[in-house]
Amino acid sequence: MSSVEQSYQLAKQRYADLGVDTDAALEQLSKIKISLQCWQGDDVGGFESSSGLTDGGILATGNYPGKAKNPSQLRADAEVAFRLIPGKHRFSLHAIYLDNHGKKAERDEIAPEHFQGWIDWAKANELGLDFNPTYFSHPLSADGFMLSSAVESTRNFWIRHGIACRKVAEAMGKQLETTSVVNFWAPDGYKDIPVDRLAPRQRMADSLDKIFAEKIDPKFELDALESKLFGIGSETYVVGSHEFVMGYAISRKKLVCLDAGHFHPTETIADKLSSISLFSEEILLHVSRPVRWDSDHVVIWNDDLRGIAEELVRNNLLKRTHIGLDFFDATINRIAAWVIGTRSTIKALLAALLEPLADLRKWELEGDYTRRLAVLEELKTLPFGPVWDYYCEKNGVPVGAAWIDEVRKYETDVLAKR
Ligand code: RNT
Ligand code: ZN
Repeated sequence: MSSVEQSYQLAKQRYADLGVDTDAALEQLSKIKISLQCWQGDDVGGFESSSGLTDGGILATGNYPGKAKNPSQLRADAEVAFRLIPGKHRFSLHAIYLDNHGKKAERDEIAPEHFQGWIDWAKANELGLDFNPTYFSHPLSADGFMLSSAVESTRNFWIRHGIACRKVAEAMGKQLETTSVVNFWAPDGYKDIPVDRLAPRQRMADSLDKIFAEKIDPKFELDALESKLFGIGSETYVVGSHEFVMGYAISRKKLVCLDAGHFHPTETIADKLSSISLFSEEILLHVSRPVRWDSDHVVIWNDDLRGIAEELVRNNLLKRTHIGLDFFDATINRIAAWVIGTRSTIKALLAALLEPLADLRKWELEGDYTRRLAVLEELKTLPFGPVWDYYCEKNGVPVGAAWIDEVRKYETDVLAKR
């Protein structure tokens, strides 16, 4: 028996003393898929042009060497990350990550063929794919209005983009036999105080209705909408605010996407899940880490992440929630960023699965808040590490910090030569 397994057996007993079955928790954990965001691999640049991220109010800072410059480099980098993360997962693409084979395809012309390379790769690596229309970094996004633009031709262009993206995702879903979730995030908004807050919202709702006019089998494709409080350049007014998105998504039976960085700084998305779950069949998450603002830092296992994982487990929402990551940091090795963020997310889910839930619920109902608080605190020092290490070993990925050496080797052998 390896030392990892020996430690696990002791830890298992400690949890069993509280009535928690660690084997069952690990079994459940192995079924949870995380969708890794392609855009961490190249600072949200994409492969459409060499200009990279130009607008939309989001920002990747840092210039760590070796970023992926084309689809095959990005795939190779992602493969390294996937080898260091326990379990089988998903990859989320943005429209600008197309493979145009040297022939320019406008945003409203993208088609499944531009993503066939990704689909084949996903199939070979047993990954699911998710998708995102790209409503930024384009001449027709430069004035900050797209789906809500007052210019009809601009609106129509972006409507056609949305429709094209749904078709791409449908093809992905069909070929990979797993639903592809399309997340609509549009940064439309005003820097300064608008006079008319209503008309842009009416136009956006109308544009979205046109995009979703065609029914697509939810077995292959699902649509989600992501709200936002503010962005750089849209500090005063964002068309797709929380109320707009909640109202639209629930009335049209679309998914609400909650991004951890898109609310007031003291507001966490964990508390929103139970409410939304009452009115919406499924939910999409953008797990991120806002530091003082929507900064998209690499996700770490902090209280916010714990809170999200606990709500998913405690409310039995894992089957109805698509967990996507959304951070982009160019100050550290980009592959390591994926690994840190994803491993942290899985850790948080495991910790949530290791709670003696039935007892905690019982004490709460009986009004024994003393025991509830005491046990929640004691749980924090149970031997979680050995359970996590065992899960990594069982899944054939490095235990503990050993994965860093693999990233470093790839950095020397591959990234440094780019
Ligand atoms: C931006 C949103 C959005 C993007 C990605 C790249 O504030 O969070 O989800 O991060 O689409
Ligand atoms: Zn997001």
